[in-house]
Amino acid sequence: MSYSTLKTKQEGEIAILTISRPEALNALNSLFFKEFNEYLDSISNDKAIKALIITGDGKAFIAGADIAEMQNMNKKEASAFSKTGQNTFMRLENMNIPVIAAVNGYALGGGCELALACDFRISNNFAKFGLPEVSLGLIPGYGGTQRLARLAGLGNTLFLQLTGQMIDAQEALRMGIVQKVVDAAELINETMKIAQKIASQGPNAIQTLKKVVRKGYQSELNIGYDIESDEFSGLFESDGPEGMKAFLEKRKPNWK
Ligand code: DAK
Repeated sequence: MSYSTLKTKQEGEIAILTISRPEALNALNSLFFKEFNEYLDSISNDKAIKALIITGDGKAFIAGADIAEMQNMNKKEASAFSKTGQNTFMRLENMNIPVIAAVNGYALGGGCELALACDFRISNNFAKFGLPEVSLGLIPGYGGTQRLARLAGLGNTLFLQLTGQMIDAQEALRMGIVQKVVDAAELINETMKIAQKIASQGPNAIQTLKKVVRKGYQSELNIGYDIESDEFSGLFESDGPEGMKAFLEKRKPNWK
């Protein structure tokens, strides 16, 4: 399928999605949301894909929601635009496969929020992060007020969102927003290596792990332990036997 706002690629078991509206620094408009959902539909049932990398075309990852499109919205339209974004990012967060943001430049506003909805973020050393919505008289509308606080804590979230100030990749690393910073030329290679490492593990274990961590994080600790225990034992009827047998036989597992 071909898209106007996305470039798609698959290398082995890894899907790479490039958000591509470089003339507007990849700002997120309604067409993007439509195409992005179609793309997620297309890969959701593809068992051959073990991880998804999302990056941006040109000097930006994503410079935010499309301000030109948003400026004429009334309250009702803004609410629908916000809901579409929230639902899309929730769907992204809950994908079965791990999703990695390879942040290649500006990740601002809705772009930062998209990166926050990924499982983790690798960034190049030029990337800039920020939630400057207050400078437009808005607040983040795609879950950023909630996700950032859970990821980076209340102080960092309020500092970034009340000032609207941009931070560089090293500062984002210090706050825990980014998990690794690499040279710009190595961003996709390094992110691919991480994705391939994930793809080499037990596929059911990977999906289960993502589900357990995310579900448990939204639950009380005791419930989280129960979820972990249930799902752990379930793996004894899927990847576990082959993984343990392969270890004892000193060979690579042959995952089904
Ligand atoms: N939207 C639309 N166009 C954008 C854009 C954006 N977010 N960011 C950049 N562009 C466009 C510029 O207008 C320019 O277009 P032309 O003038 O060439 O036609 C082109 O991209 C190149 O940008 P610049 O010329 O500005 O490039 P510079 O390198 O000089 O500056 C910059 C780069 C990233 C510092 C600057 O472009 C910038 O400040 N951009 C805006 C960043 C920003 O404020 N992002 C937050 C957007 S607000 C909600 C739902 C969602 C949201 C909020 C509420 N609800 C409904 C409640 C989300 C809000 C946002 O994300």
